[in-house]
Amino acid sequence: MSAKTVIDIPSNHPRYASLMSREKIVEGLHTKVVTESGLIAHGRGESLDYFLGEATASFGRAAARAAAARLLSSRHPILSVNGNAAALVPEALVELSEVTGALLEVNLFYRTPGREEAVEAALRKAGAKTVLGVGEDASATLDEIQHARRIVSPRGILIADTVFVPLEDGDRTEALVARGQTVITVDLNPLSRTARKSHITVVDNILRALPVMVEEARALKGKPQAELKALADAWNNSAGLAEALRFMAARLTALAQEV
Ligand code: PTJ
Repeated sequence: MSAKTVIDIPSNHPRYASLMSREKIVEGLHTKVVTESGLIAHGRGESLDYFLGEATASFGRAAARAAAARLLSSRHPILSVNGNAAALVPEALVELSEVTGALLEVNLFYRTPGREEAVEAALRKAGAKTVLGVGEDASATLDEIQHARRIVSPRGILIADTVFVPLEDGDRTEALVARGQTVITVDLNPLSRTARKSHITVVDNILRALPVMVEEARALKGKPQAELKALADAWNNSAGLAEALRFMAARLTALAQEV
């Protein structure tokens, strides 16, 4: 299969951003970065982005700031990267890693042959110098998890105090929280298990959320650790999720009056 973009999308197309993100996911499928289920996950996310109005809301920005503060004030933060995240925002992930000092680790639900190397290659192409969780480095296991996400790096997720798990599929978050680790996620679905179990959930499209997190991390970098910790500790995730749901409900109610 070709790894080329399938069609030329004119930049003035009203759905340009959305179509380009689909192209990235489809291209990722061809290069093994994305798994087949990643296509379904992407569609699920896109439908919820309609509810959000395809823009970063104030609660998304506030969560991104708290997340950046938590990463900057952690002892050993790790950015866990799956196929969809690597296909959509490889450069922003590398930038976030550089600004916060959090290392990148490949962690896949569908750890089929060649995929971990493909995700690593996508990150290295985007400028990553160190990528954990690939080949022999993926030599530790988390007993609390039964599926492939249990395979981790002994230098990374195994010993991390904070783990960023964008576009996650469920029970790993609970396991990481049970291990005493702090979990941050990006998820357009405020009702997902990961969104509800994480300590900080950025309800936004990862395409917008990651650049905002980088921006916030740049602004906060260098502030006293006590200030960063206080900012992160002040985040109330349940309240953030409730605000996201109220925002979506109000938006849909207003739209219903226009149709
Ligand atoms: O690459 P792998 O093997 O690790 O597998 C990755 C996928 C994404 C296939 C796997 O983690 C999965 O199946 O995820 P789920 O259960 O579909 O959950 C993904 C969550 O991310 C859902 O709640 C989606 O709404 C959300 N989501 C999807 N696309 C985006 C998103 N959230 C933010 N931005 C997006 N672009």
